Amino acid sequence: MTEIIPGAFRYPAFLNAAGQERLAREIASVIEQAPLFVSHMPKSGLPMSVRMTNCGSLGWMSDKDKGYRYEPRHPETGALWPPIPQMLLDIWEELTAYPKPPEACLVNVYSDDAKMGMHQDRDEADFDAPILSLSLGADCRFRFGGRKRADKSVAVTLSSGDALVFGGPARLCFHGVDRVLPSMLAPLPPPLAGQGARVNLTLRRVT
Ligand code: MD3
Ligand code: FE
Repeated sequence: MTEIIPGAFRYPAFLNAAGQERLAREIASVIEQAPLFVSHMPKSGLPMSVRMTNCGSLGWMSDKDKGYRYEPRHPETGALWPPIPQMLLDIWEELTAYPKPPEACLVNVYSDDAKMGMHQDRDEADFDAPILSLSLGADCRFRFGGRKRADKSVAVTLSSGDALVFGGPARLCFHGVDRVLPSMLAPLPPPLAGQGARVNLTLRRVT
């Protein structure tokens, strides 16, 4: 484990190949129950390049009129989000030691040309809880800055199986995905192959 900046901990290859395959099966099952959808930017209505879905009692989404928010139901099927797989609840306990379980697990699916602009995660009522992120599939160039957009940033390569925990002073730092890196190897484990090049899971407390 290494501390990228104060409060941001990186666990390279936290999941081995078998763990990544198990996680890929869990995520494929979530996607079967809650199909991937596209969120849109508030006001402009421009589509995001990442496709997403959620599991947990609340799921993150965005559209033109109501903007960034958490909702208990899928925007297209109207169904409640499926539960967070036990495997992920166990990883949350192990890596965050936070006394309450995560309420939201956002599943972001990147195609090889998808990216995510620099932003802060501030749609949650609770900033005390850390955020846990897990990556699967192709490497990406992840950028991590300070509390102000203009603060200088560092780039880190995230690889399949890596876990990150952002708490304390890192919780409100700007971050984004510059780009997915080209990969020669099979990008996503079997049940997810064909869905995209990279999957990122973000587990959060919301309320
Ligand atoms: C640092 N996702 O969904 S995960 C997001 O790879 C998001 O899909 C990216 O940023 C992705 O909001 C990055 C790493 C991450 C997630 C949340 C953070 C880093 C963070 C919150 C605070 C600081
Ligand atoms: Fe974020």
